[in-house]
Amino acid sequence: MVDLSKKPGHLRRAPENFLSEEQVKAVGAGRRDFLRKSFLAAGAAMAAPLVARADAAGDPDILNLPPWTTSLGLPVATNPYGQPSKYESQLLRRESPGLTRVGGASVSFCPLQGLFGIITPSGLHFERHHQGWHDVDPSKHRLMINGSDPAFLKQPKVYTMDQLMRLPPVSRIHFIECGANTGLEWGNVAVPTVQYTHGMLSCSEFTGVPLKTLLEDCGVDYKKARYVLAEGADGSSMTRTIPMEMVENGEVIVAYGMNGEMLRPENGYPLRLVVPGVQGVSWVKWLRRIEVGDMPYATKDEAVHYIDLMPDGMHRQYTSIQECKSVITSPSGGQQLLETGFYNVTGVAWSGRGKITRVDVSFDGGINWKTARLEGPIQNKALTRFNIDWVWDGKPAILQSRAIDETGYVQPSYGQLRAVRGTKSIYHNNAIQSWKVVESGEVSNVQVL
Ligand SMILES: Nc1nc2c(c(=O)[nH]1)N[C@H]1C(S)=C(S)[C@@H](COP(=O)(O)O)O[C@H]1N2
Ligand SMILES: [Mo]
Repeated sequence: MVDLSKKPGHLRRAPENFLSEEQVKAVGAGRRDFLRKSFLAAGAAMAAPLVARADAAGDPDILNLPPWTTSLGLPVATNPYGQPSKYESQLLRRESPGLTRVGGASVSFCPLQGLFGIITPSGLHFERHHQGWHDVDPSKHRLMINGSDPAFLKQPKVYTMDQLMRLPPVSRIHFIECGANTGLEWGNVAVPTVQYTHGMLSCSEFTGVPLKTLLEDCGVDYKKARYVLAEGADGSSMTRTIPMEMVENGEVIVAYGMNGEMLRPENGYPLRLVVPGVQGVSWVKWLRRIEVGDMPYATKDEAVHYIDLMPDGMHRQYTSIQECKSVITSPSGGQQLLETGFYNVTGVAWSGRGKITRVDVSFDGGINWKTARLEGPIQNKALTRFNIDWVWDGKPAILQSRAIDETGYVQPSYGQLRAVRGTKSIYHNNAIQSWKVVESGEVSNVQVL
């Protein structure tokens, strides 16, 4: 039971940390005002013992009718493709000022600190391009399916988009996380906000045809063809090997839909591979070819990239599954608690091996843990939202979340992760994130071993 009798605390939800001083002040003031008003409204409606209710009587914003109550609204056709409110214009994908763009190679991070629930709005889905993006003409786009040996597949085929979209589709909610997400944290804690520490992460409902349906349509021989190579149509020659077991169980989707509409161009329009639980790089965008073979292909994107340098100097390869991980998205780095009192602490958890079964939260840097509320539905290989009540007493605190998945795997601390993996990796960092709150209420990124 949520105890609403506690005085509500107020949060400055700075959308990111690289705004000018004035912008930060403006956003802070706006949000403070907004939050104050919503608490007043809630108090009036529910007659709950909210402290804020006492001021409500004289609040001009409830006494005076605003223009939107006393004038005509805009007609429907003003905004034929809907846009967010102008008051939300700071919530954007952002490129990290600390990362250099090399040619078309770029990344933009998802603003996790401002999102609710588990679905990432399509316009805020993170982007990672090895060689820029294209708005591909769907009438010219083709998908070829072939075998590296004629014995692996009876009938190679080339599909048009129309042909693919006539086949029986599935729709499933899955997260996608770049293997390099949280990569900078291996070395330091210089990354200020959750947008940059964890924002190469998104979750959508994807619609498309199971790859299994297409391979069987081409007469695949599962006994001989044990691997699949996926190839993109962009200039990066993106190619990744996927083990056939992942295809045979029906999970891999040749997707054209995202959140109920066609994919956005940045995310692979008109066709991308969805490989649930596997790092983002295997989710080949602008998918143009699938080849089946009898061994891993060892392409540039898997032999040299997305591998981990282990403490013994050996490279760890083909570790594509994103292990169980979680992060508190609010309060998080760059935000500020403006007062003591009640706060809802919220975040997301996910695992490449299945469903999330539990998330524990600590407010004292991992000494004591409390189990958070998981908000349903809890889906396979999808983000899971968690919430937990917290009353901030004004003293320093360290907020952490630790997720557990259905295999029983527990998200490791930095100490546990580094004991196995050392410090030379760039990829596959799933350690527990810590946000430190100081007396002024400022929240920052710290590492706790
Ligand atoms: N064809 C192609 N597919 C690609 C890429 C690319 O550059 N080209 N980037 C990959 C990487 S590294 C990631 S993390 C995801 C990012 O998907 P998104 O841009 O939709 O978030 O796409 C993958 N698929
Ligand atoms: Mo990636």
